[in-house]
Amino acid sequence: MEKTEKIWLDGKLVPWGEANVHILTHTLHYGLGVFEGIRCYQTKKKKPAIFRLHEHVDRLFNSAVVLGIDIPFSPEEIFTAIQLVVRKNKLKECYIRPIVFLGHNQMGLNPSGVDVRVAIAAWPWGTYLGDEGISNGIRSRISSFTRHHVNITMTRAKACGHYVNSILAKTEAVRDGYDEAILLDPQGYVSEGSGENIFLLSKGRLKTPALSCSNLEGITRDSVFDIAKHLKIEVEEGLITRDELYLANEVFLTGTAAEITPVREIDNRKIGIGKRGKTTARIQKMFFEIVQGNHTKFNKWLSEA
Ligand code: PPE
Repeated sequence: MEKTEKIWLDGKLVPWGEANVHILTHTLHYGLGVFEGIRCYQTKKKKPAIFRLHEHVDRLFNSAVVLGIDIPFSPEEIFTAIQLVVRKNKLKECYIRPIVFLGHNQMGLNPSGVDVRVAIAAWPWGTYLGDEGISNGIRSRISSFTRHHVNITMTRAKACGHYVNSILAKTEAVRDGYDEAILLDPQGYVSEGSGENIFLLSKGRLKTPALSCSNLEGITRDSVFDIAKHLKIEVEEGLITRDELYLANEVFLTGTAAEITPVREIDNRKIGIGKRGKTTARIQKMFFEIVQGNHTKFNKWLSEA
């Protein structure tokens, strides 16, 4: 990864190489922590614009509520700290990673009394599933791993520990020659990708798993709802079966890192025409116009650095 100069740690900017933690950091052992992934894009005015920063900061605090973590900063402080990290590192386009984690003043499963710490790093990060994936679509498999039950770790939270499940699914998919995994929920319905939400297009309508399907409430997912509304495409949230995906005309993944990535194959079955579909292309095009500030109606989603 490309290093940058400064990382914000507990209220101060420190050099990249000095943003370290003790080996007995609670979160490192037990996984109780929450984080965000945010992208910043360069607009046509050559200025960096952070995409949906308000929503990401809100989700970070909501994740902390779900896990019972009391963040020792206000949402406003985190918001301005994120802007500061982008500005101080002189980044035009980057990925921003705020993380709330528990410190090392106490071990054991009762986190009461353990210091709550916050770090914010940012670095340049290109396409998540490859440039080729963005244009022509990726190959995916249904994972042999099930997504967390909603009463196991509570999937509304973007929790560090959830990603053990994601990593197992991703590793399995890549080892088997696919680009990404699609996970089912404990009832057997489609949930999401290892780090993305999922949409299908059938009979001209978009459909995505309801939030009761163990998936994260993605901010890109929410952006697609508004984009689809603008393009007069209906979107339905509900239960999706695995074979419904196979029979869809188009499938795509959404996420901050993955942006809008078409899926051209699932479990060795061609989806639709076997490359990026027309509707996916329209949504993707509008998404990239919005993040680059080329859609005045959606400029409310952009925050300056
Ligand atoms: N589901 C999961 C499990 C998930 O991790 C993400 C984001 C999403 C859905 C989409 O959410 P949103 O980014 O708000 O649209 N995954 C982040 C982590 C990726 C990583 O590899 O790290 C991301 O895209 O930033």
